[in-house]
Amino acid sequence: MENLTIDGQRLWDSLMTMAEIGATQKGGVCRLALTDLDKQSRDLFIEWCESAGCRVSVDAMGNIFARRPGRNDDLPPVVTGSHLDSQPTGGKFDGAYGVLAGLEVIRSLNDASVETDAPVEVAVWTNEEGSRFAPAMMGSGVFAGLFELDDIHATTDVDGVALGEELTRIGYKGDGCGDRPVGAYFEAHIEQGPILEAEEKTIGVVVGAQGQRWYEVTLTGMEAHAGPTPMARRRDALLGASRLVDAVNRLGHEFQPDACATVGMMQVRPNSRNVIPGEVFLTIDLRHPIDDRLSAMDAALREQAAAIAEEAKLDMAFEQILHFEATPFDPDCVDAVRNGADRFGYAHRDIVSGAGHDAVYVAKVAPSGMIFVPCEDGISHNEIENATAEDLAAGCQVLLHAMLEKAGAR
Ligand code: HGY
Ligand code: MN
Ligand code: MN
Repeated sequence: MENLTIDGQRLWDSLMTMAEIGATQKGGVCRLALTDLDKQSRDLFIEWCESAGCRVSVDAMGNIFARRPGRNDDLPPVVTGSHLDSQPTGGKFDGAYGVLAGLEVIRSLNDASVETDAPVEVAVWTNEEGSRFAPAMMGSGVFAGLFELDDIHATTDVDGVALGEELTRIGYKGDGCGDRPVGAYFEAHIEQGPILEAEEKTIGVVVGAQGQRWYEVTLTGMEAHAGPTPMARRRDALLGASRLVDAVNRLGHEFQPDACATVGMMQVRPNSRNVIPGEVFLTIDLRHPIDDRLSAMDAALREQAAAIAEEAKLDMAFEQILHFEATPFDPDCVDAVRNGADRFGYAHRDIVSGAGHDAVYVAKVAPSGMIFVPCEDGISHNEIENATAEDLAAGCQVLLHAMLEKAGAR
């Protein structure tokens, strides 16, 4: 087993082929969850897995599980995977890397005719990004019992299309969700931040992920004519929203080090240049690796948002739609990743994930770990997202050995 290696070229080629699905002008991908393009990527992945001898199943959330049998099929499988859905201006590697690194592990085990003790599975989790349908990480969230299946099926996108109907439409609504054992879970992913590249480390040994809180806010004032309406009489929803955007940014700076605070989405209604905006919908994303600090950010945000609405004479609907606390990964899984990096002499460092990943929810039900590799300039959720074939191969090599450490093999 010591010398078992993956095929880095084959991994790169499969990534480039997958990236053709939803390819964008600037070299990224747009494969929003449960669109036809997401279906195409799922179909291609399943075709590849079946060609590699896997048995494929799909659950009620559209999560895909490609299983390579082990010597003892009664043992809980060692699972890897990630997601194939992307941001609207996403990159080639966010999610797809973890899925195709898992496929490369299976292909490499096949090439070497290795029989593992426990089965090995590659999972594709539905709607990790939370872009078209919010919140994020829905497939792994239902699987881990964090979300109710029916609630999530009823979630709608901005056009009012329900997630459950889209699963049916693309032919990916199976049965049951979460009632399948996982012996251990590993997810390979690009870091999506600048640390590994800056420190010239090949592998990030992910010890955990920071906590997150997502909010949806609707500010309501009064539409009125931009001309005859005196400034003192206005109830301008966009004015309030602008002050809230500034307050969120200040909150992020106030809770340094480590806090992150973002308003990523805003809809202005009626969005007409000579009408005072009557309503604004916006989203807020707060993150911190320390739960008490994230709670303090939450309290400060609520207080400041209420004050801003009152001063601008606006009504406000304020809803938290996602919250998970900082999540430590399983020490044995973290050690397995570190052992893999050491075995191949890859420069590595422990790191906390700034992004949420399906591993955060899977960690609620199974020992889990993650492997990070650098991305160029730390840029992700951007069409220019890039990574080197060498680093991607190194991460996959570590994944293979971490999985074998858990699955056992002869
Ligand atoms: O938002 C995140 O951290 C992930 O991309 N869903
Ligand atoms: Mn991702
Ligand atoms: Mn992402």
